[in-house]
Amino acid sequence: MLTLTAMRTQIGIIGAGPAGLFLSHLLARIGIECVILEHRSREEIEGTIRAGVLEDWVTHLMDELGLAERLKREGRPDTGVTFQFSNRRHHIDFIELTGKQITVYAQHEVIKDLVAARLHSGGPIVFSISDVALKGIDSETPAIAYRDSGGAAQELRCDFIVGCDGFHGPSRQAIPPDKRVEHDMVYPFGWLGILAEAPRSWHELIYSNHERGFALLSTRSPQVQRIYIQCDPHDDIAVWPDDRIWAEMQARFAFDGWKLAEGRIFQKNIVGLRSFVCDTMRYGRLFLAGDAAHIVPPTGAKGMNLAVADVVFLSRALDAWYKKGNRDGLERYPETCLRRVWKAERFSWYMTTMLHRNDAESSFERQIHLADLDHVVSSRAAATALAEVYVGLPIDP
Ligand code: RFL
Ligand code: PHB
Repeated sequence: MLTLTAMRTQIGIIGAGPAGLFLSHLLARIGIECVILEHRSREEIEGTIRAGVLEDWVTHLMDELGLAERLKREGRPDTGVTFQFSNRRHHIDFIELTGKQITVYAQHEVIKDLVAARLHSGGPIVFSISDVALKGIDSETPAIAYRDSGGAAQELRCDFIVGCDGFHGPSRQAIPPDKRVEHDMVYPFGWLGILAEAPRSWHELIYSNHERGFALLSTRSPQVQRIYIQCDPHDDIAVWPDDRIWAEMQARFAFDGWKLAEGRIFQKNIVGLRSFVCDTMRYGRLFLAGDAAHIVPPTGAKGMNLAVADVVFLSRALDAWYKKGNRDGLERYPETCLRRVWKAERFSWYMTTMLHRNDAESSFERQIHLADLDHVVSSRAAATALAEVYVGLPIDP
């Protein structure tokens, strides 16, 4: 006989990535209950290497939520970035142009901090679940059916479901296809990313546009560097032995009198690049947030920051609903998020096309990208336009 255990909460969250975890903390602050259901283990989510750049307002938000203790100690505030092209390097000074900065702090460190704080305060996160099914999302009594880590059937009944389950999760698919429009673009290149035990080579991020392809120098700590190079998205990682990776990185960052410090590579992987937006982000009592609803190529460092912005908007709307019975914010949620999302999509697409080598483009288009870069580094107005999106657009209306 099938045994089913049912649990009840106000908000059922699918996914313990940045979107789901930030939402749980934002809701706790305003006295709304939630449960997070996550299909991977705690060790897996805390060990997945992804983003590195936090926008200015996200670090302030972590501080306000009491989550910034380690971030303040270990995160690296950066006051600008360097663009390299045509054998030149140019510093874009965010502080001078916008009064704001960014913080380099790895996404999995954010995840560790948010999981620890949530569990410490007794907030439920159910790990290692499977077979998630969304039920009754167009009714007043939605529920999430799933199997727990022991394989037992469970049901979480709630007032609202929030799909924070990333690009491949089931939430977006629960919206009937005729109720959503998907805008998709896949780039003909990917990123090979490494973590290496090496000292810092440069005082800030370098975005390099090179004949041989794009390269990005970032950091994780004084001893660990994070470096990416453009590659064929279909490459098997086996065709990239360490000496080939270093040779390619040295070539793409080559600069008179300077050399990239090398060291032991202890992690490497390849990801494809895509832009994607799902319009709408709400259906009945289901809301989508973060990568479940939209993807940007990582060149603009926007994905995680956008996920946090979505759940800030959603927590405000839920606050108005629970405290005042006002449903305007919930109804306007897709429109509010998508206005910001499209600006980040535009920026990420612009940074990607300007900085990558695309063999399908003509020499004319390639020269246009170099002219674009030259404009950014020689016009204060153009540099400010780039900087204000890079450090993060305002989150307040
Ligand atoms: P996530 O992080 O994918 O989390 C989704 C969670 O949902 C779980 N899940 C399920 N749980 C239950 N049942 C199911 N059926 C489930 N299916 C999935 C998953 O296990 C997972 O834990 O989505 P979220 O929260 O929306 O966060 C999005 C960000 O992770 C993403 O946008 C960023 O990593 C993008 N990104 C960057 N963003 C930045 O803001 N700054 C950066 O510097 C930056 N650099 C990057 C990046 C992404 C990269 N990759 C790997 C594409 C650099 C790279 C290389
Ligand atoms: C990173 O440090 O992982 C990083 C930095 C900047 C980006 C993407 C990723 O645009």
